[in-house]
Amino acid sequence: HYETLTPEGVRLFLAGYETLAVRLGGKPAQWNVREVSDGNLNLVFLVHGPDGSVCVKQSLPHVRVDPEWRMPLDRTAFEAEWLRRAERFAPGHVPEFLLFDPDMFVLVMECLDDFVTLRQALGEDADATGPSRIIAEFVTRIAFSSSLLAGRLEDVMPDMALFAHNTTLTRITFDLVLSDPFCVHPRNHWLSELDQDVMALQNDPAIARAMIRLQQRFLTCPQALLHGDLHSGSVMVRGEQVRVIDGEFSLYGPIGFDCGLYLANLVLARAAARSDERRTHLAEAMEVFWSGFSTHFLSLWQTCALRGDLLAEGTFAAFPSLLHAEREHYLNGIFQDMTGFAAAEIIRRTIGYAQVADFDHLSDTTEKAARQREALTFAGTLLRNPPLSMTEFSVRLED
Ligand code: SR1
Ligand code: MG
Repeated sequence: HYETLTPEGVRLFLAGYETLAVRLGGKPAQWNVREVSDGNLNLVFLVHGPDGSVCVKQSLPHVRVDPEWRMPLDRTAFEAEWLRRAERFAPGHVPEFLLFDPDMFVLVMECLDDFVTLRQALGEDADATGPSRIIAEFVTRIAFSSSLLAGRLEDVMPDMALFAHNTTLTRITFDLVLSDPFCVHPRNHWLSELDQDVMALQNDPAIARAMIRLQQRFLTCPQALLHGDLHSGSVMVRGEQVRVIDGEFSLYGPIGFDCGLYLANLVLARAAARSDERRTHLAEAMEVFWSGFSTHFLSLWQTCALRGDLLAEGTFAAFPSLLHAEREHYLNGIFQDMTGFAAAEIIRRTIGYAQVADFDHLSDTTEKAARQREALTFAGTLLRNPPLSMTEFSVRLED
């Protein structure tokens, strides 16, 4: 039966699992339990013993930062399912899965000692290209391996059905990312300096049309297993090491959604950057990301031993150049989705419910609003007039 964990409760909980107690070592009384919850939804504790450490994450019956917003507990169950698949498809890029307790809705995983979020690292002018290269590979591997490009429908469709039950968090994403910011909604908020910009954005039929289409892509194109919330706070870094965390928003959806969220967070970091050199570096990281993703994706397609039901040589082996062109078309579709979803993420992180800390160092609100306007304007152009290539995207970014 479920009860919300306290630090003392965490100690008792872990003591009840021999493998975890052995990993920590010593006696439970020697374990140091520290609550470090800072996301919007869940409780998180880091536990250190004489021999090792673990991270304990528990769902609350409400949004952590808003107890009035009630919510079922199943999100850590979906995160556990996502983590198991991510370990299999992209080993080394996620924390080690240790345990899921379905009564307490507790997920226990490797503790990422001395890692910081990529958002924090970007704010401290750390390298952005290395993590972007690794995230590109991570997204490619999970997307390709979980999809019908690599798997047979008998293997993939049960997973589509499983993650289709993650309706609570998919609803949050649909509402907060793809709906609320594009209409008058009480969850939206922004600096008053941006009033005219928001009014223009919400009354633009070209933006409404683009969002109507993106909403359909999000809910009706289950191409692959997505992380579902791949912002720079879901990526942990330590030196050159990178780990992706927080897969509770996972779902089957369009691959460009994960790519778009990651790209958008680089755009936001660039808009908030302290120098022109930094802006150039972050723009370079965006190119590294897309070029890494597209190169890996095509090479997996050519070399992967796995062959799925879609776009594989087989039925149409007599038409190799046609198949090649169709694969290019598929990749172009991911690019189109990526830029559209990136725009939605930029907009929601600037005027929606859950905003980003990237701009917090700007104490002057006029300056902060100007930087946010730059990001919003760029997002608007992505939706009104989608770029056809990464080169066009980059040129637009400099305009
Ligand atoms: C109520 S949850 C708000 C946001 O926090 C999460 O990290 C997701 O980004 C979600 O949209
Ligand atoms: Mg999170």
